[in-house]
Amino acid sequence: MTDKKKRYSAFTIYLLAVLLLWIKTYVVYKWVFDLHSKTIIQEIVLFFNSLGSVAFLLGVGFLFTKKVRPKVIVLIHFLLTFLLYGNVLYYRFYIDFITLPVLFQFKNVGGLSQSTVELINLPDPLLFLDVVLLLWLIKRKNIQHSAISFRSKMAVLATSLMLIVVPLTASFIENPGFITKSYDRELLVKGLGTYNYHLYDILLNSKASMNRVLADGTDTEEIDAYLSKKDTETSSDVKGAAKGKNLILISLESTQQFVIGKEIGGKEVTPFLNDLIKESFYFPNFYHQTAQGKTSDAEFIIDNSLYPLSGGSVFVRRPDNEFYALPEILKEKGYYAASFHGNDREFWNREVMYKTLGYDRYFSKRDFNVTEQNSVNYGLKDIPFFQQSVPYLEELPQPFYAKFLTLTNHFPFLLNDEDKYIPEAETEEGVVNRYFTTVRYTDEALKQFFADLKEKGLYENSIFVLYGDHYGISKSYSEALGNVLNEEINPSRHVAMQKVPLIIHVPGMEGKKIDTVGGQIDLRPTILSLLGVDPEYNTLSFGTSLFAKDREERVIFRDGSFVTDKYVYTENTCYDKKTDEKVKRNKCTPYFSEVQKELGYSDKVILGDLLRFTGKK
Ligand code: GP9
Ligand code: MN
Repeated sequence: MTDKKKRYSAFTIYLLAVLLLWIKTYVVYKWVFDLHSKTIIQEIVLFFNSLGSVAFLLGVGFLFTKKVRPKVIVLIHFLLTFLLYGNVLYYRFYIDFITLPVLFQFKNVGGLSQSTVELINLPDPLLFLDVVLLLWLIKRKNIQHSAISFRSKMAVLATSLMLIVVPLTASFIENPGFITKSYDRELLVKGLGTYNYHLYDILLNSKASMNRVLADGTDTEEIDAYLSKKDTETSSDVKGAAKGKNLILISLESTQQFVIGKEIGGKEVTPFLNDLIKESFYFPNFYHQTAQGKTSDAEFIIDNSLYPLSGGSVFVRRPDNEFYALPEILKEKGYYAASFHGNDREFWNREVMYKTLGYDRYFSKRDFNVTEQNSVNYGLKDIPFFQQSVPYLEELPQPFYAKFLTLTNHFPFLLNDEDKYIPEAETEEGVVNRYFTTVRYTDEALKQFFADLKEKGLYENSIFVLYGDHYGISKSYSEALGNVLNEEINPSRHVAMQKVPLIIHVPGMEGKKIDTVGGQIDLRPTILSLLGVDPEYNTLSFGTSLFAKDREERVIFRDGSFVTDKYVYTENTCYDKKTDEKVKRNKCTPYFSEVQKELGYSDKVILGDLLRFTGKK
């Protein structure tokens, strides 16, 4: 009798922990992840899909000795809650789930920062309330530590596995292909449950590390055949127009295209850029293509004309690969390559990756005079950043490729009062309101930078490429953004929000608006075209010059959505690009296989480290 009572106590903690975590996970699915189902079966799967894994993972506690068992169960419960909460914070901004590489790059992105603090909500500690309850229960004296028979352990294991297998089978019946769409993480979480999704993600990543070992020279043949059909460069009429000039590339942190020409409180958000555009090539249909690697993804795409990886940053995951990047291609023509950025050199693993990509010098935080007064948010403010960069730039051997990464316009968009040139917008979201004011600050920094370069005589013999690295206002803030822009942001419009400015300024050349639909992947061939540079080796790259007349107008995003000159495909739906209305799916289907092929080939190049086979030494 006493024995039975003791056993009951041990299971009580376990069962309670399972129940609490399972229900809590479902509540988070609904209230934070906003997961909806199309059919009753899908909803039932969603409700039960974490139960089995929770029962299984907490059941690991039974492998420990009876003394520590309740503590281990509570510890596992806490760790899983912590993982869930990590996803909550990540989801609040990115509308996406954590992948294994994201966890590994944590140390490369400065760990916890003000950006994270902004994402924490007041009721969040409630998520940990059940951990406290369980802790209190196991501290109580009447909890008995008793042995648990082998049979009982087997029963826990069998029940857990059954609870995993049944919803999983239902998922496969409902949507057999979901497991192959590793880039559609919402689909995976819906089908597998959040904890199984993480296990699956670990599996996928270990498989990805094997790709390099298994790849050989023949893997490039199929990709070469595909790429040879894409070459449209010969039709450009600006080819070589800026031959031998310095290249100054400026990454505009979090700058989306809708700020161009926009006014807040009757004041222009980007007065300098608005003027510059009149004397530049301007591409109003240019999109960012970044994924979880943010700024580093933009840098990677532009320097390599390859897609980023679906999970994590290539800068962090593949710094030891062989690449044939823009700095190297230009160095073959006598250029010197440097990058300037007022943040720590370890951030996004730049110090290591820049060497791999062929940069000669990285001017990072330690090269600048960074004080409390001249910093905000992530670091050195853009105005002193550019000011302090100019003397370094003057010293560089010419011609040079100099990349500048601005920083001030970074989530959560903080600014000192003296740097606010325009009032904030007025919506219910502080993030959206502040955004326009920080963009305006960066615009001022650019104005001063150009003036400085003119004074130092560096302007005339340089060309300038300014691009937005990725969105600043995520989907989570669509409603407030829609209020400022006076529109309702449906999925098709959300894709339109992924447009970022692209301004190519060649002193002495007239301004021209070029409407072609393109993305960051096309920037390298565009730049090389202007500079009249042909790479000496096989580049295994996917972009086409935006100046080419007969180029195919199309942008592919990392999650498999895409935009053509006529259509937008996103969230499994085809839209007319002009009207943003849904159209028949068959308008978009002709592109499906090419989109998947291109993303797949790019992944192959990166994960298989295929550039080591292309002849460049
Ligand atoms: C930090 C800068 C900003 O160095 O690249 O990072 P982000 O979060 O935009 O990738
Ligand atoms: Mn960025």
